[in-house]
Amino acid sequence: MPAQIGVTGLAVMGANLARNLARNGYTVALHNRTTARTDELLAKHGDEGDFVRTETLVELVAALERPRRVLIMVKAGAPVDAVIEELMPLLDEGDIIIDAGNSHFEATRRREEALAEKGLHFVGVGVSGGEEGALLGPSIMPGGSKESYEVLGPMLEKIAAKADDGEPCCAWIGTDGAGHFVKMVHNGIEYADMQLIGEAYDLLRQGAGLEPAEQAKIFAEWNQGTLASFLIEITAEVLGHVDPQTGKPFVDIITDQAGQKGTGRWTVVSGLELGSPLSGIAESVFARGLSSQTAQRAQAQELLAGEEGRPAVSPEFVEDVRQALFASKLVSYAQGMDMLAAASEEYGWDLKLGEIASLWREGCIIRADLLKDITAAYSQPERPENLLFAPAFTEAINDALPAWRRVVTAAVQMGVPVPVFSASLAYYDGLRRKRLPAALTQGLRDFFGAHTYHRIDADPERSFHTLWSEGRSEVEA
Ligand code: NBP
Repeated sequence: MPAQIGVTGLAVMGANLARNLARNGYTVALHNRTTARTDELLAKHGDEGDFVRTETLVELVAALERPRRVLIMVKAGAPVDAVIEELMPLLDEGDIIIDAGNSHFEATRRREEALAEKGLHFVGVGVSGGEEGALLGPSIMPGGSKESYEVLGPMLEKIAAKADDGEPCCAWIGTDGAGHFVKMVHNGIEYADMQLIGEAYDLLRQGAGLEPAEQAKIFAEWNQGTLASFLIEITAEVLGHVDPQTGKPFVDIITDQAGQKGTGRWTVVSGLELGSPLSGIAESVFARGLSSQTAQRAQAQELLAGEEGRPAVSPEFVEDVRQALFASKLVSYAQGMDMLAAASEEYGWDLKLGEIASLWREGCIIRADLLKDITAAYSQPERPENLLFAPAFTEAINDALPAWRRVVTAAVQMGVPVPVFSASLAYYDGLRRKRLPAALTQGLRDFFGAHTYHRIDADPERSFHTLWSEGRSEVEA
């Protein structure tokens, strides 16, 4: 029997996606550059479903029903181009190449355009949920043509995570690179979520003197309320873990440098290009960068003064931190969604923000109860201009504001860095401010570069310039 789909690239993600497909009743042709990986998968899990073993891409393609579906799950970057190059002459018009790795959306746009010229569909698919998600049901964000989704969508929806209401966490996102773009922003939000959790932990430890084991209980409690999410749940697990070798809290024996593979950085670069104020995600990427500047950090500890000592914090501090964490998290989602709206316009994707939030309800790393409310907020007939303007979130963030300010103030006094808590609060304050000092910035720009300005008392279409060195009279530009 011909296979319904072929998977090439059988490292952790590809192997688990192939198993997921097979467990869901599809016949899956398997290929990996190094055949030993294919054999390992078959030896360990060959009994989970119908697999077809192949050693070359020629064999893989020959094993498939038409239109052929070939899913590539190799390392992002040049390896994806290498595999496409090899596949292209083997395929026929109407066949579909799927790239389910973490490719940059611009690369996906480029590949889609090149393959479309040859009559082939190219579908860039964002997959989140890590190794376990790939096997048990990830959140899936497919881009590409609508036509290709009709052939591919049912399969992807079958293997995707299911939300509480039974809906699959998979839906067509939009043309060309839309799926990979949305996955990238998902990862950016994940960076901010994790940094916020780290800041909360640091504050509770430095400010309230709470040891990791005590904090594990607090995070487990928080996981019962509005913060309920996969990342809060696993924070309780990691903080509660004791290193078996030393008996110390596990978190204390890990070097304090956070790695990154690049999707957070990509999100920020895109945010800058789109002019989106993505300060929470940006600060979380910078925080990882700073953590890795070990030589400078060592010198700074010798040279730069700081507040040591712990100021008295109120008994309400833990609850304050919880509220500050929730408010800051709302801001990072608001900023991420705002960026998606900007990208939708820029790239002509017509992104459905409510549907995107609904795909993140289960299966992915940022899965959280909050996403149900975000889905609901964007499902109203009048889409809020900003997530914070949805009535439920306006109320929640207004309620959290006093605690949020107390926490950021205490952090500054203690010398505990809270880049995302404070950047989120600054965004909030900037957004609601009646007059911003941007007026002065624009005045300065006009002074040194004749960049012109608009007047508050004139038609916004009209621009003016002051002749700074010629008597300071004003002319219309
Ligand atoms: P890796 O990113 O570690 O890639 C290993 C795979 O790429 C192997 O199958 C390897 O073949 C193949 N490969 C390489 Br490297 N160069 C190749 C080339 N020139 N031609 C053909 N094959 C080549 O695997 P992964 O961690 O499973 O991730 C796969 C993709 O999924 C990546 O884009 C990743 O960013 C993305 N992703 C990962 C996660 C996660 O949690 N790990 C989550 C979501 C998405 P070989 O066996 O012959 O060396």
